[in-house]
Amino acid sequence: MTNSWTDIKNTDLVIIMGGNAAEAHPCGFKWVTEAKADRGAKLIVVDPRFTRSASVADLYAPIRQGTDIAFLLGVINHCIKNDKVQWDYVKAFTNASYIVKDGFEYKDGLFTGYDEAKRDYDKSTWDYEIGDDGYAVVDDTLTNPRCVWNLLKQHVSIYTPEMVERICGTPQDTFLKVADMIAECSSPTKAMTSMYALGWTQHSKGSQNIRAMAMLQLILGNIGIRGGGMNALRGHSNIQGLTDVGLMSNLIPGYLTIPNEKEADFETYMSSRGFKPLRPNQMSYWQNYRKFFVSFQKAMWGSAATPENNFAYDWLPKLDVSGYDVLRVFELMNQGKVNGYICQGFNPLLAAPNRKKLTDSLSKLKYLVTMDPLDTETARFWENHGEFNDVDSSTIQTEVIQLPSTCFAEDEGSLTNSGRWLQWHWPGGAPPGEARTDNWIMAQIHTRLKELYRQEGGTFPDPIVNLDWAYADPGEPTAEELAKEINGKALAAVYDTADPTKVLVEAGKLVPGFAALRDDGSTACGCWIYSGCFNENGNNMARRDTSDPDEIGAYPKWAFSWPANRRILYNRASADLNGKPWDPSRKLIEWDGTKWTGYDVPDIAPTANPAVVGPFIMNPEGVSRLFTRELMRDGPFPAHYEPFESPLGNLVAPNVRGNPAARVFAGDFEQFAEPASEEFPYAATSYRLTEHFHYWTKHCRTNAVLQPEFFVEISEQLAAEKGITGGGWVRVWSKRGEVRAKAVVTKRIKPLICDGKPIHVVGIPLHWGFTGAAKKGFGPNSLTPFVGDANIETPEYKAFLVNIEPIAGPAA
Ligand SMILES: Nc1nc2c(c(=O)[nH]1)N[C@H]1C(S)=C(S)[C@@H](COP(=O)(O)OP(=O)(O)OC[C@H]3O[C@@H](n4cnc5c(=O)[nH]c(N)nc54)[C@H](O)[C@@H]3O)O[C@H]1N2
Ligand SMILES: Nc1nc2c(c(=O)[nH]1)N[C@H]1C(S)=C(S)[C@@H](COP(=O)(O)OP(=O)(O)OC[C@H]3O[C@@H](n4cnc5c(=O)[nH]c(N)nc54)[C@H](O)[C@@H]3O)O[C@H]1N2
Ligand SMILES: [Mo]
Repeated sequence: MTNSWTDIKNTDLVIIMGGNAAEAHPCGFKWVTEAKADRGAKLIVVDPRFTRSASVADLYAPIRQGTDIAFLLGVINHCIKNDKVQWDYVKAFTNASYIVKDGFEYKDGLFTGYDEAKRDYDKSTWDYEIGDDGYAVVDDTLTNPRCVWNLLKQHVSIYTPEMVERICGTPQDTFLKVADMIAECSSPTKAMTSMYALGWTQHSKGSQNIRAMAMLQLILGNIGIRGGGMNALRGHSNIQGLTDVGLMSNLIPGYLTIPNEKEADFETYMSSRGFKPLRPNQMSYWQNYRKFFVSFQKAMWGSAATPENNFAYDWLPKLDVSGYDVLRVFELMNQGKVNGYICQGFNPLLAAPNRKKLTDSLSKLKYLVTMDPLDTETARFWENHGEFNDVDSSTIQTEVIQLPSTCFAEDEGSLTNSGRWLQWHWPGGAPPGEARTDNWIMAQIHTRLKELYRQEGGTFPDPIVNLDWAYADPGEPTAEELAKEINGKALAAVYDTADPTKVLVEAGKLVPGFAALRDDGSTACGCWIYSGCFNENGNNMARRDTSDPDEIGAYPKWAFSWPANRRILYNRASADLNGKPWDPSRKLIEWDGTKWTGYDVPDIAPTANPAVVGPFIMNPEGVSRLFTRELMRDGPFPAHYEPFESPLGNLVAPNVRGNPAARVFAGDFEQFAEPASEEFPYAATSYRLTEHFHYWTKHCRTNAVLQPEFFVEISEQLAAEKGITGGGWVRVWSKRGEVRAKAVVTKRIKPLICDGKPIHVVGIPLHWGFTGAAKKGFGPNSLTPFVGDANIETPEYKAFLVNIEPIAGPAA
């Protein structure tokens, strides 16, 4: 979230599109209820199904899954056509005026530089014109046909209300009502908030779904302000923390990146980081990259990381591919290239797409280790459970080791919520039986491996034997010790950069925040964006002060919000070029002539002159991007692409199938149904229910009673066509597998008319398997395709094709 849960109460318009917050985030949804009750805010829900969120909305718009980009670019087109743009914001705070290099073009569904064989782009034209002075060339009058604004205007012009209806199945009048309500928020005194989750991410163009809305929010002037923002509603209680601390194969903590093979030496790696400003006098915050990176290396390897060995740069892995996402790992496992797999708090047999491929992959392992408080399907993948897990155990040689762990409720530590708040929690009970904390298990594996490497050597033992492990009990580091390490400390005295005689932090003390980090080895910090969470003031994550002195929903003394306890990111953009709030009733910070003051921690240097320094300091141009330069793999603008399995061809680019830049492994394409397939005519999607949490709660009798049995949801029309009765049994199959389920026939799903043709939606919830207290069931992933988002590889769980027929039920 750019903003926070509690800030939602400040909005005028909530749009829930690509999520179902009332169902999946019922506690956070309370802030939507407050905005509606206290401010008269309106709620729009755009979803293929009439959801629990939709049931309390002011306006519900149906949409075919996988077509949100057409819808959102249609809204942008509508705003531009009707002059519903917050012009001062767009001109000053976005790259609308930047000139794009000659040669860049979008044509027939593709951007310049496409290489079909590689399914990838040469992105050299996806950039600004750079002047002789090294700065980007701009045209403040927005008249140059090559400026971002004019390219954008042209790019969205095809997404007319008629086209939106043909692609999305959203009736034009409903679409126009949504577009008009959104357009009203282009006023500086009105704010819209976007709440989204998997309905946007789980697509082969998931990142671009989110970009499309971010662009719309920028055009409306809604980023950096109270009641606005792009608000990703995260999943597991600490999934925000997971990405923050770098538990992705291509990241190190704080969104620093793992080097790739071409960056074999430290200076080559650094040369493509720490970006030089692209406009005069701009602050470019990543210029501090080296400080954060060196401090991280010191946290990892302590005194073994020295200036002489480039702070142990050689001990970091170098990526040979873009990343080892979950699809790639199982693909490699299926190719027999993975021997062992450690599965900590993860149930991929049910969670990953194309279950048949998952079973095949796990069967090729020598060993599988699970760390889980529960008995998972993954740990039992080799066991025959009749139709629910129809495997021949005698052919599977994988050795499975189950390590019982505690669950979060028995553990101490911090969880980072969607609003970037690090909240400390304490154990609610003692773990049962032989269960041990994850920290204990991992420390035990580490110390024993280290000992083996010490004794036996082996290939490249350096990163392991030198890993700093200075915990009171090396066999079980405490949550507090880890939190302090993440916060960072001074290894030697840290001096003030302005006055080098002044000691800022004494040797041995915890640093107050990331501004004290240095690139000379005098500081260590596990995750720079978390710095300040546990400093000499104590554990700031454990704070539970509910005061809100400015009554803006910031609660500045409740827990710790990264970065630097800032509650709203980009809050500098809440004020104009003179530093005055666009809307005085929404003040966050304000320029008093010499410095920024106000209610939130300024997201800019406190003395940065508003007329000179742009607010988006993480970009070297200081403004936000309507055009992303080379960063996105599939284009600097979003464009409509159909899902890989789709009931319709691509109406704006008939020759393009799926997202042209999405990676597809050999053999998987053959397992996709053709567009507009007669064999698989129905558009399926998958989702969750309030009564269950994934695959855990089926182990709990209360939840199992509330939602006892796997089902699929279909419309009354499809039921009538197929002779399916509510409560009757159906078989649902895709090109990859089949499931059996009870049918729920509902008015909540209606056929969509896309390009004149009725499209039936089949809804498949995901909470059942073959362990636990609920009835055995399948879930959707026997059916889902093995392909992910072009940028971050989130699997395309939300849009695929199936067929359905009534069947006789199992014998009672
Ligand atoms: N009770 C409960 N709460 C949970 C969870 C749980 O298992 N149980 N899981 C947690 C986790 S890990 C996560 S990630 C979050 C997920 O939170 P959500 O993303 O809100 O949950 P989902 O139910 O997967 O999907 C949301 C909605 O997206 C819609 N949808 C599907 N495709 C499209 C599309 O192309 N466009 C649009 N506009 N909508 C689409 C679906 O119909 C569905 O209503 O929930 C978290 N909260
Ligand atoms: N078709 C389809 N597939 C999907 C989705 C979808 O919408 N549609 N959603 C996807 C999403 S967003 C997600 S997040 C995944 C979820 O997939 P998983 O994360 O695999 O599912 P969970 O059941 O949440 O598994 C987490 C495991 O962690 C264990 N656990 C709980 N606490 C602890 C702890 O403290 N330590 C350890 N070691 N283990 C613990 C639980 O017992 C559980 O077995 O599913 C994905 N799969
Ligand atoms: Mo999730």
